[in-house]
Amino acid sequence: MKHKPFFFPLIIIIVLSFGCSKKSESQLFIGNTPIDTNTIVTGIETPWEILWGPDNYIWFTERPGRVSRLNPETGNKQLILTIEDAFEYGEAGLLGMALHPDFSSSPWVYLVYNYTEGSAIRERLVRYIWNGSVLEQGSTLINNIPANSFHNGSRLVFGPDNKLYMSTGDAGNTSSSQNMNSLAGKILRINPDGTIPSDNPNPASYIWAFGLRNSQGLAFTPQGFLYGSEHGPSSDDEFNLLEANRNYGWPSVNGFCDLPDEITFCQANNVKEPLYAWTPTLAVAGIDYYNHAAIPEWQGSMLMVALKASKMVSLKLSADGQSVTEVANWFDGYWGRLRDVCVSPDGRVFIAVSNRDGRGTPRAGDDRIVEIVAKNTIGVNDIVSPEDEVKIFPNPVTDQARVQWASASGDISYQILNPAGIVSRIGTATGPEFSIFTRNLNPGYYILRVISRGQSAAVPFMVM
Ligand SMILES: [Ca+2]
Ligand SMILES: [Ca+2]
Repeated sequence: MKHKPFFFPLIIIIVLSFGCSKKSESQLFIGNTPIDTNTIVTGIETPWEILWGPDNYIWFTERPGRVSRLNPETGNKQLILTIEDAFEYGEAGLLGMALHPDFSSSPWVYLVYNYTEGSAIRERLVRYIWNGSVLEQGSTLINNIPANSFHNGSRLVFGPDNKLYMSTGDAGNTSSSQNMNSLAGKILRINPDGTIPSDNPNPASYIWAFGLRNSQGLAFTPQGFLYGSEHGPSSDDEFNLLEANRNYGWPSVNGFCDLPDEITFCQANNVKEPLYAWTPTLAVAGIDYYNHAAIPEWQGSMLMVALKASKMVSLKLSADGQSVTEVANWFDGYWGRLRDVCVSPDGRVFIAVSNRDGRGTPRAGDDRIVEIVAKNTIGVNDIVSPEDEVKIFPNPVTDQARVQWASASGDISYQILNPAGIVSRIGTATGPEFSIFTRNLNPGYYILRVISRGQSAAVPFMVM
């Protein structure tokens, strides 16, 4: 039988990914770092913002209007607010969230959501007080921001200057982005009490940066630089270094200033070009900065997740923060559409999966929040036999494979875990050699875990 043309490259991928997997059940490596992926919570609906709170809980919004607190160690979640008038339609609904940086003395939670006024869709910024069990005493800080069923932004993030930064989309009216009388298509800078900071570029306006189309990712680095992801139109998704009073070009400029009309506009308007741009577009969404030794390959990188492209991108920043020196792609298609990412102080990465947002194909258990954690130790539940003890062939598997576990004694139970660490299939066998069936499993990496009389072993394999 002739090999299919793509057969050989897949084998290479397996060797690269699992060549060092002898003492690990890890499904994946980030460079040389073995990692585990775990699902923290399932059955949620279009999680939009996830952030690591000062209480070591993950705080998250769901687009229909819910705010919850999630214990990342147990997966227990607690609903702390439902915004009844949040208007979820298309890309609209409850979006970004930020906690005041001095949360113990100012337990304020900022939220941005869409609502309707007559037949018009609008956006507002609100602030609630955390009383230790729920969010209460909501008050509106900015009302009547232009919005639509699409292109509403909106991320919220506090800067080291204790000001709140908010992205807004062009709301489908592209001319708004260059219109300094409109709050659409901008980065706004806001005092914690909702007033305009006196040191804004225009002390009478919230506008801090402009010429943006639809930014759904904002993050500061410890250096104090603000970065943003930006949805391009049919081309040129962008990663921007955002600066006060700068013009980011939309709608006259897509990505870099590299077409004759763009060059003219950029020179006349002091346009700040992106640090990086993607064509075809990925549908870039949440970003967060990774600076932990747990996954050294990501240290000093902005992590950015993508919806349409269903992957995470790491963007290594130069020492001065002014450029991107390295770009790499991760988890391509493993979970589906990815909406947001946050990093814990101990170097774990959490991702909000968004397959229920109307543009995805939900998988069992969606939507979910998943964890990426460096695997430094092997726990008592992760006893792994030498890798040559469990054999699976052929590998990659198409429909069916034979498994041999030489040292098995007695009945065997087995699990097939998908890349998210979810058990996709279970079965039993009565002897050391048996068959597994992989029909209806999506192509990708899996782990076969076999268990017999308190012993377990695991072997990675691939389904084509
Ligand atoms: Ca731009
Ligand atoms: Ca261009």
